[in-house]
Amino acid sequence: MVGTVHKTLEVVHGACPHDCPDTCSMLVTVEDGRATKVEGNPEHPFTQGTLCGKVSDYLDRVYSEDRLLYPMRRVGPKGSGQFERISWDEALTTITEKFKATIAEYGAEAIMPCSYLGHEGLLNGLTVGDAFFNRLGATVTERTMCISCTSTAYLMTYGPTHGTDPDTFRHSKYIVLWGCNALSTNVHLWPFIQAARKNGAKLVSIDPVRTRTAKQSDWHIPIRPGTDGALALGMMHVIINEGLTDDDYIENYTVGFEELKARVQDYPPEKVAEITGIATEDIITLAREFAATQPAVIRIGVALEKNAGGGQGIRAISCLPALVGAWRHLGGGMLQAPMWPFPIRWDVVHRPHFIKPGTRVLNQWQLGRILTNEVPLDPPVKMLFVYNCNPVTQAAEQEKILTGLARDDLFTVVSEQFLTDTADYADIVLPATTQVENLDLMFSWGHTYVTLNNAAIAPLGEAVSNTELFRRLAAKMGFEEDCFKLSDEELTMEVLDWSAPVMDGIDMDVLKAQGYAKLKIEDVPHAEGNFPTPSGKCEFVSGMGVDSNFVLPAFRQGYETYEPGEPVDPLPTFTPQRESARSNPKLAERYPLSLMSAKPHQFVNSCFANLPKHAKLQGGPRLIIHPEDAKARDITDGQLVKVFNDRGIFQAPAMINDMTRQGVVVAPLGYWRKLNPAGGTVNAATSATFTDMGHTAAVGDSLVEVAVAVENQSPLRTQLLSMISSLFARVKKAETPTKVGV
Ligand SMILES: Nc1nc2c(c(=O)[nH]1)N[C@H]1C(S)=C(S)[C@@H](COP(=O)(O)OP(=O)(O)OC[C@H]3O[C@@H](n4cnc5c(=O)[nH]c(N)nc54)[C@H](O)[C@@H]3O)O[C@H]1N2
Ligand SMILES: Nc1nc2c(c(=O)[nH]1)N[C@H]1C(S)=C(S)[C@@H](COP(=O)(O)OP(=O)(O)OC[C@H]3O[C@@H](n4cnc5c(=O)[nH]c(N)nc54)[C@H](O)[C@@H]3O)O[C@H]1N2
Ligand code: SF4
Ligand SMILES: [Mo]
Repeated sequence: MVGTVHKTLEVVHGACPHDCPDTCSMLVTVEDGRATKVEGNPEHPFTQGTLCGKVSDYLDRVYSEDRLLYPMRRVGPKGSGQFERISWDEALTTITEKFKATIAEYGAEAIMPCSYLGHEGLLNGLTVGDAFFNRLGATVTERTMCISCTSTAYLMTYGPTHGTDPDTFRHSKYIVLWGCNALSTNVHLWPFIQAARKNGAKLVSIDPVRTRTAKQSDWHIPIRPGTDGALALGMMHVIINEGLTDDDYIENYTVGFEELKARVQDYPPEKVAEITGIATEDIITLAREFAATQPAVIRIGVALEKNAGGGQGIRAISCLPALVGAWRHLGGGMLQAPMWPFPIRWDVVHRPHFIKPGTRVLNQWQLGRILTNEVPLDPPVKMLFVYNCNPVTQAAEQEKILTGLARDDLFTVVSEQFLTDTADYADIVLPATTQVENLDLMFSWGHTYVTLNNAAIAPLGEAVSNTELFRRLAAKMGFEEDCFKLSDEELTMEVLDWSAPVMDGIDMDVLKAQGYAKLKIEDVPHAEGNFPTPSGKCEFVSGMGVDSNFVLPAFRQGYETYEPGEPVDPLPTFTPQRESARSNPKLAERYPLSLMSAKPHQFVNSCFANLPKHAKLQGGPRLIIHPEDAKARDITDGQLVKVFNDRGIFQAPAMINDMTRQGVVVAPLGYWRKLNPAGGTVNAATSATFTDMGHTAAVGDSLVEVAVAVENQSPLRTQLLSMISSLFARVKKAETPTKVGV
């Protein structure tokens, strides 16, 4: 049973499934069983009738001739992408026999699931399959690919609150997009920002890169990457020492002000200017304006967390709104990920009672280290089951992942919609449905609406939803528990606590009628404190007792205990990047450039990178490099360069542009390795070592060197590469979105 197929309906309520804060409410037109149009729902207050440029062509994805529609088995060498069609029965038999043999020989922990948020639904998303793998006794996979570090830092300050509702941004007078490229990554927030600007609000963008968002802002502050904590501490130095604080708010609704006041004395603006690369006067102006212009709000993006000191940086930033009493006002405060009020019953999907105490937990960011047995594992991972993710392009230390996936003694299953770089290494490939083919219920990490996604059409070929995949596997394994037999309709009723106060007035009938419903939450939740922290106040000194291995329960996939790490300073502080001239001058001598990997405008992570229209609009892979850095290396515009460090190498044409800072190079994320004839992608050079909080990999904290790549090129290769370069140059001239770079 997959989902209800509404053959009689012409327009079906759906929801975009992608890993994006906007979670758009979608209208799908169906004619004779075929989806013919997708549109943004005009009734939905956040979607406002538009889908982004990635998903407005969603049907290209659904009906792509490259869709995987049948189970397949590998017939060529691993990585070659050569497969032949088999039946579902053969696929399930092969996989379950392999499960049993692996368990008999090595124990169940030799099996590792690997999945993330390729689908964001409560049924088919983050946690689907957990019950199955927990029942199997498999290794528990910790999934901290995104916002785990940011969320930890934010919760240390404010607890699990939705914070400033994006719907209220129109009332703000001072909006700071801090490491957030909203015009690409959170585009439905933009009309709210514009409405505020019409009323006189100022928009500030703090970003090392002059992105399209930065260009559209009133003030772009091009900070040195990984130094945001210093900037926030410097701003607090000004605000506190100039008496710009809201003393009444501080006294009644915060804890730890005296300690914070002492701490910020270490960060006078002159010193912060030297760390961040921002002029002293600008730091002072920013601090004064932020304090004086209420309601002020900070929208924090996700990239900051990918630095060694990312968590502490976000901690420092999150103290700012409380210090100036921004929370008193409609439209003031801070927006991180307003997902906390959704009453999700994670237990229903994790079924943590199946996890045997002591079962090992491995983190997916470190897949390369795991598969190459870098830290000897007992038992080593012998079976990998991948779904909802594409680790070859998205996880760090790519070359180790490839080495691991190529192991003859590793059996890999990949459930996918397309033959990705990861799927190429599978022993068995299983076809997955797209969102128009399955039922789901969506939460959001960018707004506060629940959204229903009805199945609009029947599954194509023999594709199945993730829920159906695990029902089939469980049946084949002979798992008798009721949880493995729940239909999708039953799951929709179980995964949410429909009786929670925030669900007041929301039931399935409402969702079926309008497709979405807003949670009942407060517009100005913290005018009088009321933060869900241990003290009930904003905690400048955090009482959460975080250590370096602490992972929030929401990111824990049901496991309870973990090995404590180093204590984390309960007061915000500044920790420099791990790889920088300041912290590691020896490394910086060999690899002087800081590498960033911004989200691509036209893809969602690696989704859509294989579709012709999207690929054309995005333009080919590129390395954005500052004119001075290019000059010092004799690099000309469009020339192929290699980008490398001790971890690996990738190649792309150079795009010489002062939109990036000197010393910082940018390679947009999401391109597929096999579609980049120049070789590799940005994650070849990134590190899987964790940051200071939440087991996030410090992929934004990587030093590299860049050089012209000309040696040992075959004529065919040279021809191909020059074609890419010229396409790239054409796209640049054509005034398409790529002209701004990422
Ligand atoms: N078009 C598009 N939209 C997406 C996605 C996508 O791939 N494409 N992915 C989705 C996902 S999974 C996520 S997590 C979100 C992410 O959404 P964002 O956080 O907005 O996206 P990023 O590009 O990761 O980072 C935002 C900006 O931070 C800057 N930045 C990088 N390092 C630093 C730093 O140290 N300090 C400061 N101040 N800025 C820094 C980058 O230059 C970039 O412009 O987007 C979601 N939406
Ligand atoms: N260097 C660097 N690395 C990064 C980041 C960065 O900024 N820099 N960002 C990180 C972040 S924020 C994130 S969120 C991660 C994202 O990492 P991933 O989640 O691995 O990214 P995606 O490319 O979205 O891969 C999702 C895959 O799931 C597949 N899929 C979609 N729907 C379904 C379905 O219903 N069933 C099945 N079986 N498969 C489906 C898609 O086809 C796609 O191939 O990447 C992280 N990696
Ligand atoms: S990717 Fe984001 S902005 Fe685009 S349609 Fe989906 S939810 Fe909306
Ligand atoms: Mo993400």
